Order: sequence, then C-alpha cells, then structure tokens
Amino acid sequence: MYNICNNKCIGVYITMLYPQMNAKRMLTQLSGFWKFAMDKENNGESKNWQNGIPADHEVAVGASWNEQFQDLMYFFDTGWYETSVVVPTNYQSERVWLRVGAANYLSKVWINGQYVGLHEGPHLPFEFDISDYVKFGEENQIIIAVDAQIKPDRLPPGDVEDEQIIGFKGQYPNNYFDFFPYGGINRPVYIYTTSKTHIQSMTVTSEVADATAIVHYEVKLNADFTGSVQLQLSKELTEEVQVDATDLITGQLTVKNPRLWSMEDPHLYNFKVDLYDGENHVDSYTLKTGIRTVELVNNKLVLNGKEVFLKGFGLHEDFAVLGKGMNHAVIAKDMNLLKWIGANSFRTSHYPYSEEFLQYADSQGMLVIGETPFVGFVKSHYTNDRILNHAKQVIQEMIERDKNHPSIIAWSLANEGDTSVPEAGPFYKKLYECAKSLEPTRPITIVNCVAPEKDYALEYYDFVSINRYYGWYEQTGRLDEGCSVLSEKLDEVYEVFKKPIMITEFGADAVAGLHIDPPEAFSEEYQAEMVTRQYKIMEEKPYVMGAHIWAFADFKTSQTPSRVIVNRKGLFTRDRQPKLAAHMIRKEWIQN
Ligand code: BDP
Repeated sequence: MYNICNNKCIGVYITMLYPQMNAKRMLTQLSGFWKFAMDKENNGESKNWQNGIPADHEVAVGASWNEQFQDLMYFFDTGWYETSVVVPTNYQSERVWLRVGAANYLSKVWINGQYVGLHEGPHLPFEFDISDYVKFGEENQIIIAVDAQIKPDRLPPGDVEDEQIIGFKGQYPNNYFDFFPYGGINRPVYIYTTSKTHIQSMTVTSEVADATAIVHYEVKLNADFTGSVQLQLSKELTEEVQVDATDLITGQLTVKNPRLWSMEDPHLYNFKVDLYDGENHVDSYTLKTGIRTVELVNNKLVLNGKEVFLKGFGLHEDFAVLGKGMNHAVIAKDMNLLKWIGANSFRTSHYPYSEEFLQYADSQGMLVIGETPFVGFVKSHYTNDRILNHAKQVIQEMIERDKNHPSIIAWSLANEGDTSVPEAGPFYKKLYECAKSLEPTRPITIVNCVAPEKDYALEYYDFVSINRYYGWYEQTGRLDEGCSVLSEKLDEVYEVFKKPIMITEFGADAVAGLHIDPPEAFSEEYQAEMVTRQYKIMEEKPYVMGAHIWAFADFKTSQTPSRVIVNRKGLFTRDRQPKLAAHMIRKEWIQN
C-alpha cells in the first residue's frame, strides 16, 4: 500500500497491473454464476451472512445484477455474492490474490468467514492478498457484499438536495446523473498468484528525438530485493541490472528507430521484466505498451509531432441485459463502429472503462480521454474533506491502473460539476495538483457546463472541455439559430480562457425510425443535420482541438419525463444500429 496524494487507502493494496498467466504467475477466472442474496436492510453482517448467504437468486458475475431478474431491476441496496473455489496445494508457498475488476459501489470481502477488507468506489479494480485466509487443497468460501446505495458522498454522487443540483432533478432512482446506476460485480473476478517478492507496479514513459526513443522505466516491488533484473523490450533489446536490497528499479532503455504507436500503426512493445535470485527465477511480468509522445501545441493536440483534430464521441459502458458488464464482443463492436464512422477518439464518459476496453483501444489505435467518475459535483461536495480525499484516492487508482496505455492521451477529472460557485476553485485546483503530481506526461482537463465568466475552476487546467447543447436544450427546433449561437459562444469561451477547447458533448435526441421533413426535434433528420453542421463550425475554429458528439449509442437512464427508457442522443441505437446521423457523419469524417 502506498499513498502519493496523502490520503488513505481503505485496506486495499493498490497494485493495478492487469493479472496475467506467465512463467511465474498462475491465473484463473471466477466469473460465472454466483449465489446471490438481496439485503434490503443493508445489515447482512448482523444476520451473519458473512458465513453463508441465504441465496434468493443465482446471478452472473461480470455483469450488473439489474437486468438479469425483474425483481433486481430497481434493487439499489446491498447484494451479497457467494462462490467457492479450491486453491491447489502447489501454490502454498506463493501469494494468492483475489482481484475484482470493478463492483458498484462499496464492496466487502470475506474468505471462509474471515473479513479480508473493503473497497470503495465503482469502475476501478481492487485486490487482496488472501494467502493467509485460504485453505490450500480444500473448498474455500468467498463472499462479497456489494452495497449499491445511491448517496450524496459517493462518487458519482446521488440523492443530493434538489436546490443544489443543476440538472437531472427528481429522477427515479435518485442518482441525478444521466445514466442508470447499475449495481453489482460488473467486471471479471480473478484469482492469481505471485511469488512472495513480486513486481507490484510498472511505469513506462518515453521521449523521442532524432529517430531515437529513450524509454524510462520504473519497476516497483512489494519488498526489498537483491539479485538480477532482466529487462526486455520486445525481442529487440535486453538489458540486465544487478540490484541490492531495493524495492524500486529505475532506468532507461535507448531504442534506435522506434516504431511509434500511432492511429495508423498502433504498435505495441512487450516490456518484460524478470527477477532472478541466482538461478531462482523469482517473478516475471510483461507489460504491453507503446512508444509515443503527446503534447498540446498552438491549441492543438500533437501526437508524435503531428497535429490531430480529435473527432469522436462520448460513450457509455451500457448494453441490454449486461448493464455495465464487461463483454468482449460489445467492446469489439463499439470499436469497430468507431472506426467505421471515421472517429479517432472517445472519452470514457463518465467513469474509467474496463481495462479490456483500453487494451483494445491500444491495439486499435484509438485515442482516449480517460475520465473519473466525478459527475455533477455541487457546492456541498467542495467543502467536504471526505469527498476530497476519496476523489484523490480514485484519481490515484485510475492513474495507477491506466498510466501505461498509449491510447490514453489526456485525463478528464470531472464532468459537469457546478463550477460557478467560488468553493469550486480550490477544490478542482487540488484535484489537478494531485493528478499532475502522479502523472505529468498527459494534459488534464475537466468538463464544464456553466458560462465561462462564471467558472472558477478551468483556469487551473491544461485545456478547456465544454458540453454545449445549442439547438437542443436551448434554441430547441431552431437549427440556424443554434449554429450561430454556438459559433459566438465558442469565441467567448476562448476569449475568457485562452486555452485549447475540446467540445466534449453536443447533440440531439433522435428516435430511431422517426422521420420528419422539415426536420423537427427528435427526428433522425434533425439530429443528423444538427451534428453535421455543428461539427463543421467547431472544426473551423483555430482554437478548437476536437469535437466529440454526444453520444455514441443510446443508453439507459433513470426514469424522468425527458427520457423514454434510454437517452436517445446516440448516433447508434442501444443495439448498435446506425441512425441517419451516423451515415452523415461518416461521410464527413471519412472524407476529411
Ligand atoms: C450532459 C451530461 C451527459 C448527459 C447529456 C444529455 O454530461 O451525461 O447525458 O448532457 O443531456 O449534461 O444528454
């Protein structure tokens, strides 16, 4: 456990290397059907459920519970999961880890009735060393209680008093962010082993000049180690260093004529690290990463020295039945459609996406703005130390998990908080400083929705991100007016901040199959015309670095009079079929 932003991890060991099977590590997946019990009073512990749950369902793990059974759809209390596993006796001398890809929201873990620890927060993995809790060669009971209650001090927060909220009031359930607050163990669960002394974390960054890359590495071990360390960058480069009683191995590798990671050639190097204690092979880990540079120059994003205009979408992890479950086929479909339409980028709106999603973005050459789950902060959050510390913890976990993905080109630390109150300034400044101290290589932003002259937070960030719905929430039905207001307002935003502007959201709902001419709000024609015209305006502004349409696909929301089951701003339907706007934008993006 280590703390960089001066806050406490809550019993969790932050080591975010994606689990892998290799010469020194065993890996097995525990996803599948688990026993499940609804704890509507949220007091399962007082009923002794940690020793065995009174199962009322059997649900799939690796997906939200809500859509698997009708009576779970609106269940937002604590779901207790139980399974059992035999850990082979030949791993007795190893460390055995239980790793959960993500569970929404607060999870507590017991093995054989013994409390192991808890993790707070959705969308990020957590793991525990369970070596001292398991009985080798015997059946072990694993119980995970997942508390999905919606509360004001959770991230993302919900159930805040209406007066403070600037959007999405009075919905059911009462989350006030515009996506369904799915509960459960949404991503895969693994058991894996490591040696007692093992690699805990790896950081790889690169500098490129004159056809040479300097690859800086930092390999963090869980304990002091004496021996030799072999470092290999794909097959091309091998180095060996001797270390003496240290838990941190740092250095650099020089790569001549590197094959840079880019959108056209998303080349990944295997950075393999092996620890040897004499003849004894102690640990091994292979990290897939890319060599590339990213910077902001003259209001544009520059990748490997070349300017790139970001065109793409805000997405959601959302699919029928799965809810927020990780599914490889849905990821492949989404990435395929992003490429089909000519997008080069997306934002992980409004939370960190699965590791598998980012791995696929790496291999497909897609550029990603990685976002935290801080949606819709209001005044009372900014003066609450628990929120600040929890937010820093989440930033630390996200950066630790995602820092080596070449696809991630920027971080977004929040979406549509109320930045018009003075308390927002110091709060967002602290978040920025926390993230920058952990990760100085990528530009950082927050997404704003208030008027620029009222904003107290964006001045601290590297670029300005804005969500703007001219022609939809304002100037409804008036496309021409929406377009001219957009053009004027963009200039105003630039005048205030004098920083590159990323339009992170613009768009209109369209009901698939609804055709109206002349175009009216909610028709496919209206959405198609609006996003195409507005995109062109944005692209022509010299200070705009990119434009992301809201949204990629329709997605489920809470119940509210302005949503018919799903938010329909998708250019694709929830089952990923194109609306008219998808064809129009494809013409625009593929030609340019
Ligand atoms: C913005 C939010 C996004 C919403 C979108 C909308 O950032 O989550 O879904 O608007 O209203 O407020 O469709």
